[in-house]
Amino acid sequence: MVRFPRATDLGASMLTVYSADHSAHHPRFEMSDGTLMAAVEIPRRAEIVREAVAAAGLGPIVAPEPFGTAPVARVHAADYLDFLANVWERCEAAGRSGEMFPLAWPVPGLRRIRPNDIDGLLGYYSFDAGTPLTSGTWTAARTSADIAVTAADRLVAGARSAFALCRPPGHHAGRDLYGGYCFLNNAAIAAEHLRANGAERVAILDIDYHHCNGTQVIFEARADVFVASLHADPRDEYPYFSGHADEVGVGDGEGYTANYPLPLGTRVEAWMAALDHALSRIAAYAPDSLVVSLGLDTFERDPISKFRLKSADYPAIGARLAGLGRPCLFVMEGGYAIEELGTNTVGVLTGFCSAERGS
Ligand code: 6XA
Ligand code: ZN
Repeated sequence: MVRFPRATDLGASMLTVYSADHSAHHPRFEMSDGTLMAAVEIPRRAEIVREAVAAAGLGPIVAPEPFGTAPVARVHAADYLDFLANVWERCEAAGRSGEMFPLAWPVPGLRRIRPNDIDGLLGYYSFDAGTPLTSGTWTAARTSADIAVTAADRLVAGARSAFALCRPPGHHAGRDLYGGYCFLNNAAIAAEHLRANGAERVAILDIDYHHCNGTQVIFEARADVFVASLHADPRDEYPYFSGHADEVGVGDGEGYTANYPLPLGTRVEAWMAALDHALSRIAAYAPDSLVVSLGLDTFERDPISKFRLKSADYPAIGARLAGLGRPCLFVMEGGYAIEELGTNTVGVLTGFCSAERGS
């Protein structure tokens, strides 16, 4: 196992925001590989990261503050939030239990008229069948968003960095669509909170293995939030229908979206070259703050992904991010190699802290 120096030994500190509420979202199964498989986006993920943050002495771990509906409603449609808040009651009334999965979608050629039936609603508000919805999903997703806003608020108050230990993740969620294990787009909600509290320009850099289709679509027509993403080529990998290099933003947002699709099997050298290019674009944009959608499923032994980064690579990534010299909010996204997830996450964060201190 790779060991990194304790953050406190480096004289650096980063606040982590965490809540045990994430465990209310506890799927047992997911639809994958043509069958029902053991879910990979499970509560243990957040726990092992929290344990690693504490063991590394990264800094204080605090609970989220309740920010109410306003920050979430800046990103998500009111009818979608209403659906998420009430869907489980509807499922129970229909005699359902366990995990719920959508079965039909209003794809082009069909009509997007909101149905009454629960299976119709599940399809109306989703884009994949791989995202289990459970009795505690709303509680967990709502707290996850508060975690992101609480951490973003520390940047508003002048902190150089903060870590939002969000679960469930968020970067696939659109304004009114869930999918990819995501329900509320935590990074987008945090970026909008920064914008609403004085930041003129915010950059979101998504380093999860999967393309951030939700984050992209939320900001693609805007110039005030730059979205850059490094990810597996969508021709070969989920989410399949978003994340090509020619997606550069639309209308007023043209030039403010950057996509770096990379081949399956990508190793650290090629990945870092893409990161450096993305960071040069972000440096030219000169954002007031950087939001990093921090997925660790780029790891070589991630069970659902096919990049080849090693544990020893993650501190160098954190250092590169610090090199931008901007306040940085880390928002947890994917990563399913449970045993190494804590080490790899903390590797990025301590790498950031020690580089900040050295600069
Ligand atoms: C398909 C794969 C979902 C990807 C979830 C993820 N079931 N996104 O890690 O970043
Ligand atoms: Zn991912």
